[in-house]
Amino acid sequence: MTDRTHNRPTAEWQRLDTAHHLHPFTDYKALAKKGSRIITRADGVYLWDSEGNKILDGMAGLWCVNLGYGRKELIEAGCRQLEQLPFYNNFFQTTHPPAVELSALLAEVTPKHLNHVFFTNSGSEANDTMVRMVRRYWDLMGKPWRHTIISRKNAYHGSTMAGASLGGMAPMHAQGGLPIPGIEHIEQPYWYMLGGGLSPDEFGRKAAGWLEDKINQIGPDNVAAFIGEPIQGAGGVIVPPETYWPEISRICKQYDILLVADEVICGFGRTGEWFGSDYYALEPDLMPMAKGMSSGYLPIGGVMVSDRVVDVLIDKGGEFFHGFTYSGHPAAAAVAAENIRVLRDEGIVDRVKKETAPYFQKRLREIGDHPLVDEIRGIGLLGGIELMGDKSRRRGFENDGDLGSRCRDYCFENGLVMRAVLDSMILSPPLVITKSEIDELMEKAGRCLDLTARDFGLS
Ligand code: PXG
Repeated sequence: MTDRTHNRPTAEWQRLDTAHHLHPFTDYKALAKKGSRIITRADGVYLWDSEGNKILDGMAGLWCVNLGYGRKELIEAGCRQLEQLPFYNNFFQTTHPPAVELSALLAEVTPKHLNHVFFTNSGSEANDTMVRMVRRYWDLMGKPWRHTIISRKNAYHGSTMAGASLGGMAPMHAQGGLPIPGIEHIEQPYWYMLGGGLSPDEFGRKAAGWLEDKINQIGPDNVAAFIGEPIQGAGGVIVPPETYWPEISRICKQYDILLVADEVICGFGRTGEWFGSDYYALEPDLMPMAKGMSSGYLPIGGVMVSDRVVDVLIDKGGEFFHGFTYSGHPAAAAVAAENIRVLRDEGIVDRVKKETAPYFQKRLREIGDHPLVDEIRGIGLLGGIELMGDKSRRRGFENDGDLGSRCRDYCFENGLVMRAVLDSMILSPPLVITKSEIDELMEKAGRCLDLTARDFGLS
């Protein structure tokens, strides 16, 4: 019989897990040897595992639990909706109050030219939806050959066929014959790895120029859209130089190419603005989003669509043959709407901007003095710590990761979740983190850097 109290010894969870559960992005043989860590409960910015260890969650789950764990308003909104109407769909000319309310709230908090949303259940589905919608737009505009979408290497846009194709992760492309046709990649604006002797500003202009080169290579009239995360998350919190986005915006406008800002990580307050697009003053034509939309309490995502694109979809008419059973699921929509109300009514985004993000960034930069650290990156409550034993090797670390994985393991042992992307350590804590919790986070991070440096003879 199912154990509804979730009360089993760790070893038993691990045995069942190995026997029956295929985890995402996991080497199954390696995990079977080690056994999973079992997270059993959470509150605020803390997690507890099945051994009773308390862990500070420096990643907000997976960049998503923006309001922190245990918010009663969200839990109650979900429960109320499950009682009243646990499911109905948005197909066949029907809808329900939570989907409508959430649509209106999203139109309120997103940039002003974005007034319509297409609901999905995840960021990957949002990006698949975006690809179909962008191509449909150009079909309706009488230019079906305008088909190619340009993305960037080391981008992450999800794990579905289109999401993984848009992403620029070579190991993902190597599995399953990706990318799908009509997707091209340019280099990323990663000054630390690719900037050479250029200043960040010079490099930002050069990196944007790679888009123009690619457009001319494909032929401007064949390019449908350009997609980018305002700040690359899973790629290692890569903050582009200040000159990058203005130049990208200019190029998209000049060649009449749709601009897609993937806000799955940057959205809903992460940068101290509501969206990364607000931070960089971007005017995206489409904006895929997910994660922080419901603070991860229930799965929901969507694509915000600009008036320019919506007008064509409506005016030129015809059915858009696309949708998911759970597009705008009532309980997920009710939780997301409550999440947005709490973010708005408690002024949480503003508090991130004025108080916690400046403090987090200041404390993060103090870690920059550590002998193991070469570069600190970050905006809002996003942080990246580039580890390096020898600063002269700035360009050569792409395939390493030993320092990063050792440091990540020390973090877990010492009660902190910090993610490693090769040799970059990544932070993205809940937006409700307090200054004293930031102090605790940084002290733990510093201790784990010390332990890692000692192991590699770098202290
Ligand atoms: N776009 C971006 C920018 C993302 O970061 C997705 C789309 C896909 O969302 P879904 O909901 O389909 O996962 C993401 C997801 C990591 C990690 O290890 C990052 C993501 C997902 C899983 C792991 O950093 N980002």
